[in-house]
Amino acid sequence: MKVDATKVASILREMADLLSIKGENPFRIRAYEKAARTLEHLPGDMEALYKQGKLKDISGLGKGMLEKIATILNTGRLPAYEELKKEFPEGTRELLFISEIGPKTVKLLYEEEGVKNIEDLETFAKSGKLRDLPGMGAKTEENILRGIKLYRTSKARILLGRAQPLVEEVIAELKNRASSWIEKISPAGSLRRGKETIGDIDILVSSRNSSPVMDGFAQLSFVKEILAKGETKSSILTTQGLQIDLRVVSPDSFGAALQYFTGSKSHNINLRERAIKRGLKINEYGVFTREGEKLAGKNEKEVYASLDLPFIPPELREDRGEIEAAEKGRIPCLLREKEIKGDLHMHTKMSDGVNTIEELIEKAKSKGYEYIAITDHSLSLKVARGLSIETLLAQIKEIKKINSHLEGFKVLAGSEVDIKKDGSLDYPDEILGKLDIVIAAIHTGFKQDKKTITARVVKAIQSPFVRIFAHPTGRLLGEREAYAVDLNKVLEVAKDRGIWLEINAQPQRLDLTDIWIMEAKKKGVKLAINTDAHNKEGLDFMSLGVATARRGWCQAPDVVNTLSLEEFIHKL
Ligand code: DGT
Ligand code: CA
Ligand code: CA
Repeated sequence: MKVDATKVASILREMADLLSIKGENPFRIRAYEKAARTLEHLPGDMEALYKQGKLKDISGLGKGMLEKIATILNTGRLPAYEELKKEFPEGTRELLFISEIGPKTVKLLYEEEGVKNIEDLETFAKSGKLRDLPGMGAKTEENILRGIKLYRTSKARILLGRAQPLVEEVIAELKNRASSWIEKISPAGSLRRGKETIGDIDILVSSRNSSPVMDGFAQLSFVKEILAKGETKSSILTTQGLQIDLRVVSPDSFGAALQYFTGSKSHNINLRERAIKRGLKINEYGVFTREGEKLAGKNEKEVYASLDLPFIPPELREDRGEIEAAEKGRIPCLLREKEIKGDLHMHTKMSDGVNTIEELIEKAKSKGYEYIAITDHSLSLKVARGLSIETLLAQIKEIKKINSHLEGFKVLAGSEVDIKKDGSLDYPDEILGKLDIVIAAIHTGFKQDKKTITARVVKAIQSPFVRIFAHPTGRLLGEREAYAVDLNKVLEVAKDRGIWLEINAQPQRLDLTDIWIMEAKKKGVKLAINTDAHNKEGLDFMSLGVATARRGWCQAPDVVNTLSLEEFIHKL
């Protein structure tokens, strides 16, 4: 059995949950959680790291945990896990995902009432017996039934690219309905952190009077169901089945609440530990001394400052070393969208796009760009109407003509050349030589094994004509896993050859991912953030690519399309 990091992480996560149901020592549970998180975020091949003896150098993995990981790698099993699983039936762990159900309740429900899974829980609650358990009541029973419903509808996360426009509309409508009561309003949660997918949308408002704001929220045109409505927190389910949580706080707590509800949870836990070490208390209302004196709360900057830290941008708050970096004054000045000067991957109506080159230029100029590359699909990619050699040559000519009329803006003649199954490129070299920029990408043979597909990519990016390797992992969120390609190897070759790796800004791709961006940066491989637009509006996806780059700790110099036209031309 092939065991990868995700698989080991899921075993450890499951163990953490089962141990919590069992009522084990919280420190032990935390150790499993931490190890699981570390493995989930591990760049590269865990097995290779293990074989090279490098796994032990990764922080977050203690000695005992390393032994367990070794056992899983060597035998494909972990006896402690199998023993633990015998104690609880398959579905009990899933009960933890229902809000208002904690590990103690799960234990009680299973041992005393024989509730083994979500279906059992639903039956039990509907029979009206749940309310009689300690700490429960009719209200909790109702909430739990609603929680079950919600859990079932919201198992799927939605794309950042879908959530972002929605939250903008919600904020605009809410401002309309309760403008005089809203002092400040901001998205929080994973959306503010720019995560690629969003579980639910969190919005925070500061106001001196929450009732009119909550009323306005409950009346939004998006509301399908009001899940909860209170003074400080309300939740709705939108017509698209998405949950939105709104919290209203007083202005002097806005910063503390924004910090708290932006998360991530593990960033917050670290921050809280730091506060405790300093004899302070931090919560959604502020930072307090032991005596209860309030030190900060109005804005996030003062919240962090009260813990002797500079402001940490939301995209970095993932417990990936940002607090240590902040402590040392090493928080990077992250890339901003306005620093982007061009877009190097887009399609026209000649292949599978809808707009003309001129229309794309107009849109690019309106975004303040100085250059774009036109990169239609290549010869054999028939499904995407790949350009024949004649058509490509005609397009190159057309671009030359267009450029002769342009000033301070340049269109690069490019191609998104398919990497064929054997690693060869989809146009002959003499044609590739006529292009300003060549992007290589995989569009078929996704299921090749690691060795084959890695060799295929390495061969392709060794071509002297290739500048960019596009959507390097090939994953499609919610649809297709990454290919088996060994990206560490690809990064090595890219570094050697001076190839740029793409951060593809399509909402379903966001590929490279944040973790791999960090890795590319570490290895000194430059990145290009491209939209891969198939129509002119698609150029606006750049903001998603920038958010992902920021999550990968990118600064402007890490990204080639922040260069001005003049500087960029010299890099080709
Ligand atoms: P999501 O919605 O799954 O994409 O992820 P988030 O991060 O938006 O999570 P959510 O909506 O459950 O909660 C929003 C934020 O509230 C979260 O990032 C951190 C904070 N938060 C929630 N629960 C806890 C908690 O138990 N402890 C701490 N310290 N913070 C929490
Ligand atoms: Ca959320
Ligand atoms: Ca939430």
